[in-house]
Amino acid sequence: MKWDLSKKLYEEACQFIPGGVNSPVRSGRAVGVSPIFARTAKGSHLVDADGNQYVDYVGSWGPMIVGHAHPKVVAAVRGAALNGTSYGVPTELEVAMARKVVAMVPSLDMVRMVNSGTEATMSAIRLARAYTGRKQLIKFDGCYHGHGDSLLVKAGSGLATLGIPGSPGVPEELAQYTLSLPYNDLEAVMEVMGRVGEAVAAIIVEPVAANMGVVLPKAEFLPGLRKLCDQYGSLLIFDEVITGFRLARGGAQEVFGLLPDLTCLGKIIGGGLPVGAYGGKRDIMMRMAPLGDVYQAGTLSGNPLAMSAGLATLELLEQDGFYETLEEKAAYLAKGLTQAAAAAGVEVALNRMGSIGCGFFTAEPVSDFASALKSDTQAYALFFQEMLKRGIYLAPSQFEAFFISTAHEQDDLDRTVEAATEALQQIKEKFGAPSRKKR
Ligand code: KE4
Repeated sequence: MKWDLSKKLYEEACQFIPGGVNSPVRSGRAVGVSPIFARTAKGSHLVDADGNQYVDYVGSWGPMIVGHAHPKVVAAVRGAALNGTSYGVPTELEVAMARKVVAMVPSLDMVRMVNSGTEATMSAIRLARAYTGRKQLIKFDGCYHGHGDSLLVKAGSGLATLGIPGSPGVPEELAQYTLSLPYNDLEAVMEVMGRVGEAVAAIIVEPVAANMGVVLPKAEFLPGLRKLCDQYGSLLIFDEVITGFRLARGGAQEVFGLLPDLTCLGKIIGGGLPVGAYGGKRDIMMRMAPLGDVYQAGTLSGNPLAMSAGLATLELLEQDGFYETLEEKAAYLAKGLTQAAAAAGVEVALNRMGSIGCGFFTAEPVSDFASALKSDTQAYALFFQEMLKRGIYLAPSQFEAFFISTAHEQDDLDRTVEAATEALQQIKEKFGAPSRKKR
């Protein structure tokens, strides 16, 4: 494969855009490559500026659950655009979106559209603090909830990828109100809530973590958080920006049978256009302006193109067998990757739930950020490079996930397993086996 044009574009991009990218995790720095530049994508395939074709497992970091450029999504956006791209006036499309999301997500009575997952979590935090009259927030190490000031403490995703512990520019006076605890450590949460629970406005959690790589909740973790929030009058916020509509029509809260007080959504809900949303119980949401006194606004919130793309995508999810098909594809791939690692004699901890997953290069189980950080990121970088050369595009970071869509065909999955078999052999030859921590 040649990447001359991507490299040329990257050099030019670096003159005008910090790091050459509009979002750090795209940079490829963590996996030792300059980023490929996309030209087009269709279904499960991405084509870069040099014409190289890949099976795409990033899928825009989650939104592309029905594949790129799905005909129904494209038609919906095209049709909406012919009627105007934004009005700043309420539309029927927003009513239809709100009705559908409330019907699909078990805990929602009301929902407000915003333009990103970050806006959704920022707004939910502000609302929780106003509703409870409290300031303290609890999050979990390695979870990423967007780049809002209160949430960049020990966060995952790009911060974990680039080794940034927190972010300069967040005043200590604000950061002090965010306490980050180990994911899955219910004892630690119980101890803290026992001391300061009366001051805790909210506990925010990714119900299945996907920003430290993929880490599943232990059986008692989420129910334990629900119980503690009830006990101390704090709000439980599920950040379902990734898991929403991904793990089931009703997201993780449907899968686990738990009702958070507030839910944050994004990615799939916009079908690839900029959309986020937050919602919850009516008596909480009624605090939002213009009804209440908690302010949040947005010029393009609920805009017709994003609503059209999102509605077309959500309608596709409602087809019979949608999630069963996703599960079959994901289970097939996970089995193949596990067998490939075993055949190569390379230790890989593969964590998966539904159509999201990731492989950690470590011999130990990964159940929190500390164990995720023990994985061999140099081995992952080599794996990424070897897979890229074989036409498989993975997340350019160990601390992200792979996303499978209904557009991934059997041939894509088989090609991926074949490429992984060869790539893992390269890792064994370079690092020996089992893979040891090299950070
Ligand atoms: P956005 O502001 O990027 O739309 O959403 C923030 C966000 C909130 N909550 C969760 C659980 C998320 O995963 C995200 C964003 N996810 C990352 C990928 N891990 C977005 C990729 C990027 O930053 O470019």
